[in-house]
Amino acid sequence: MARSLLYQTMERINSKRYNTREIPYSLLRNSFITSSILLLTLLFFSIDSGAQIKLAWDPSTGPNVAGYRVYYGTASRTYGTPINVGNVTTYTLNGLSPAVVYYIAVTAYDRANYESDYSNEVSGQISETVSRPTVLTGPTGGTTGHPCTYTTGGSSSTLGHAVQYQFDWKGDGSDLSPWGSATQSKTWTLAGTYNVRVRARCLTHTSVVSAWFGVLEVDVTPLPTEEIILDNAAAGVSNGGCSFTGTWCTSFSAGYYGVDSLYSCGSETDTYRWTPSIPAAGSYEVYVRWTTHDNRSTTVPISVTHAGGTTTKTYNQQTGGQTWVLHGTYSFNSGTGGYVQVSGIYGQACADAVRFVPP
Ligand SMILES: [Ca+2]
Repeated sequence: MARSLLYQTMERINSKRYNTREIPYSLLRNSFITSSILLLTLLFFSIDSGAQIKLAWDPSTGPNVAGYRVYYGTASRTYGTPINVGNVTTYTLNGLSPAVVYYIAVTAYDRANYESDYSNEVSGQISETVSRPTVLTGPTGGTTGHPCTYTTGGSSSTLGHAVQYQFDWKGDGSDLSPWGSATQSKTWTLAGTYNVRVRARCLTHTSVVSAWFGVLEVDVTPLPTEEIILDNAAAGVSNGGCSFTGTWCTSFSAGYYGVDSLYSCGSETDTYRWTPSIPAAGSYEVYVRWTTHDNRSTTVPISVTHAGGTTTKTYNQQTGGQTWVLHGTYSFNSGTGGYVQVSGIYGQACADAVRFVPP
């Protein structure tokens, strides 16, 4: 039987005028199919959570089996270079991409390197999913031109891959953030109501995207355009956003804002503070002013406490007053968390007025 098949095979080869050294690999494989090796069967086929396909097959009952080759590809019966897996009957294919259908078959080969035909073909695909985020936090109110920061998280890949996030700043897919960190900022330029939502995707297989999570409704209001001026209150009085420690007396120096200015007339613990009510978070220019006098300190500390901390500058109040002097531009939260404070710690100081100018 075997001799007969071999004879027929040689006939076929000769009829096609192949030199045996030039016989295509595929023809050799098909020619000796039944001479020594039986057809294989894949026993089972499973896909686990590690982007792997596990294979097992019945051992060939043919004589002189030396090993097996695993073939796979992304089209039926169209395989890439085989994997010589040796004389085993199980193998795990690694490094596969999810959502791609793989077609797989196995051959056996004998000691003379004659190879059987393909086994039956199996196919399947790795399924990966990314769970949708479970967190979306951040401000529900903001002002135009002022960045708001949002944080998400909680997504994971069923294959254990890293994930990245994307925010939808408008809620309709028309204003998407880059894919990236779970914490991202947005600066809206137009006032309105925005429905923020978020999703995640696999960092390795970026086509695997979660469902949207959200929405978080954010009301964005126009930044106020009115400046805020806080004058000093009358000596000894705390009102209108003014408060003080120590003792402050009415100054008779010219060039004041409003009706007068004050100077520190107690100990070096004298401080005078203006606390504005900021209507909307944003960046404000802060101006200070004072009246001058020969008795004033040349290093009067004036501190601005803003959203980013406290910034202190010193001024020579023997000169240069009687006008608005820009202290700096600072970011403020809405409300009364920020303030300007002048101190008499280095000698006599003047408290006249402060001014907050929105951009
Ligand atoms: Ca004043």
